Amino acid sequence: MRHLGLPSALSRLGSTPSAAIRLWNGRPAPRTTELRELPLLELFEYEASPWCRRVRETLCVLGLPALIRPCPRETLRVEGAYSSLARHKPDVKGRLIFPYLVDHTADVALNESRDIVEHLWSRYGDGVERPRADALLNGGALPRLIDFGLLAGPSGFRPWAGCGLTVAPSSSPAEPLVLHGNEPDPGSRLVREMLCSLQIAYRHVPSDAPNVPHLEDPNTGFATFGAGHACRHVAETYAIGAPLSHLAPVPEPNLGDARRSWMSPLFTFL
Ligand SMILES: N[C@@H](CCC(=O)N[C@@H](CS)C(=O)NCC(=O)O)C(=O)O
Repeated sequence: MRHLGLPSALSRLGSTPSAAIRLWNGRPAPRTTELRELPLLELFEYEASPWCRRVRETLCVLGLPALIRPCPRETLRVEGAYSSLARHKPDVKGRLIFPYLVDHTADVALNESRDIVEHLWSRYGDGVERPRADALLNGGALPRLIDFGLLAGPSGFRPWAGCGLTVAPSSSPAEPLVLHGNEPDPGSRLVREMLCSLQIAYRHVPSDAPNVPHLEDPNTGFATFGAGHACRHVAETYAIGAPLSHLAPVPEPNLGDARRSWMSPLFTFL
């Protein structure tokens, strides 16, 4: 299962600069006012997407658990295309663009990463002292190009298909897995990447404990600390094949969309 990026020393090295470039933002911040109840949040996203990272950082800073439903791409040739391999995309209502947050508690569904961040802070941010790195990186004051560069940087260090970029065939667990971790933790990232490429739904519980990542699989009774064992369990239990290539053809039949993006011309002739 090497193609799915089982953690090696080298792989961990790539995961560390991807956190450093974001100033290690995304550790749960202290809360002086407890939330009356935890909201029911569902996030459709994929690890390699710059805009999804902003939302995941915010959920972690605010200490909000969420059900993550990974929606990796099937090709970089166009945006929004998907085949019957896609497990969660058919449940996205409206625009097929990620991140897509459904807040069942507030009864809203949102697409734009900035709107999602604003919603989460205004509804669940009371009593949370916003970390300076988060205010700088996600507060909306950075020039657009710098903002995008800093968001895309982490994926630049992890450009491989199996790093939560393209989909890899897998079997679907009956129950979501549970991952305790945080956005900048290099080990947590390795586990998220694998869960993402395999489209395994999981409940993410932000945690700054020294022993994260901690993965629990209620389907098998498996529970472990550390990225190595977690990734091995996920790959051995659920992976069926290799991730699709970055340049895979647009799926036919295409059950989704086929929007051209600024990146499309780069891939059209390859
Ligand atoms: N302005 C949007 C941009 C979102 C966006 O462009 N998402 C891309 C991924 S980075 C996407 O979902 N593309 C469709 C696809 O990947 O199939 C935001 O900030 O949320």
